[in-house]
Amino acid sequence: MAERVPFDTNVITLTRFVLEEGRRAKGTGELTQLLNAVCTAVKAISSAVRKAGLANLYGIAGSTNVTGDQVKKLDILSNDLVINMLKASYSTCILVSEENKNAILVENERKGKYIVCFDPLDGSSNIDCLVSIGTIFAIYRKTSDDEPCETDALQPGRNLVAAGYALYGSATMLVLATECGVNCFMLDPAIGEFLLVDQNVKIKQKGNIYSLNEGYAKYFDPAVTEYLNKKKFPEDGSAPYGSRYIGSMVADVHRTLVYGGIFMYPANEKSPKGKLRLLYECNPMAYVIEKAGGMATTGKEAVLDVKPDNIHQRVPIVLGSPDDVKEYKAIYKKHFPK
Ligand code: AMP
Ligand code: P6P
Repeated sequence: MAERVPFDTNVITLTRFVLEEGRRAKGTGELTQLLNAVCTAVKAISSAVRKAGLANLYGIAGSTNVTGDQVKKLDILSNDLVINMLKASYSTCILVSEENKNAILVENERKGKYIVCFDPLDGSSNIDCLVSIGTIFAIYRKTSDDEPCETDALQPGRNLVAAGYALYGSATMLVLATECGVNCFMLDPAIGEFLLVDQNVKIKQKGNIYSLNEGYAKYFDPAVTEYLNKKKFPEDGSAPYGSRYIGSMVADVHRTLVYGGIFMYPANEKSPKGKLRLLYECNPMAYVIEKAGGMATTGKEAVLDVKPDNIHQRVPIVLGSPDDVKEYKAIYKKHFPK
């Protein structure tokens, strides 16, 4: 009798999942094609990210990488992968990338109806110390009838059709949010497929972790300072919150989604608009967190309500468990009534 190996012969892959959601939506299949293109790009980036460390290792032994090819910076390689896969999906007309100053207009013969804003490798400055990094994407439908142009990408996050991120951590996970909710897929390198591992994910109502770079405490506005004091020295007899900060947005947001709590990159004296970008960092992450039952605010308004005025615009962001974000908003409103 052959060794019985546990094997699910009916696994839900990301490819199968988006196909089924597409059929349920009675769509033409264009968004399904787009999502599968994102999936392919992420698999290739995951492979490159995991090799990068090894390549550096080989680099130590010699002057060139393993194959002797010109080693592209990982974030440029990631950017090229996303752009090429999206263009080849015949589903996009405008691409906005953190790596490109201007929006990329897809050539006529490959044009589709979607606009994708993305950060191909967020947190890439952390790669040399092997801290988790990620890819973030946000998908809009083109709403105007005229020729595609950069302003078509300046839509509020409320218009998002789908958004998500890939996390290149101890494993590679893709988190996808659509109208139907938030679903998490783990890459199984043995078969090169993303497998559904967490379905219809919901964030905790309230957490016990706060996450921000306290190195800027000198520059924090009074609302942030008061909020943090309440977490560190609670007056209601509750236990103080734990502090976690990885400095890679995808990793910090994913931990917040899974464990609950609050992630903050607020404005401060040095960065009056905050640091994180609205179109391809804050909006997609806010969409994921809201679809998981959480909240995301600039302090003044919901992140998804902000009307962008340029494609690389920065906004302050505080997101996470609804009770935690509401507590912060109340303090913010006290200090900045209007
Ligand atoms: P399509 O005709 O494929 O571009 O889809 C039209 C609309 O149906 C999309 O803009 C979505 O709102 C919805 N839809 C289509 N496919 C999917 C999918 N795979 N997952 C979630 N929503 C989808
Ligand atoms: P700071 C990474 O460089 C990044 O863009 C985000 O991934 C991360 O949340 C943020 O910057 C960290 O910024 O100022 O805390 O180093």
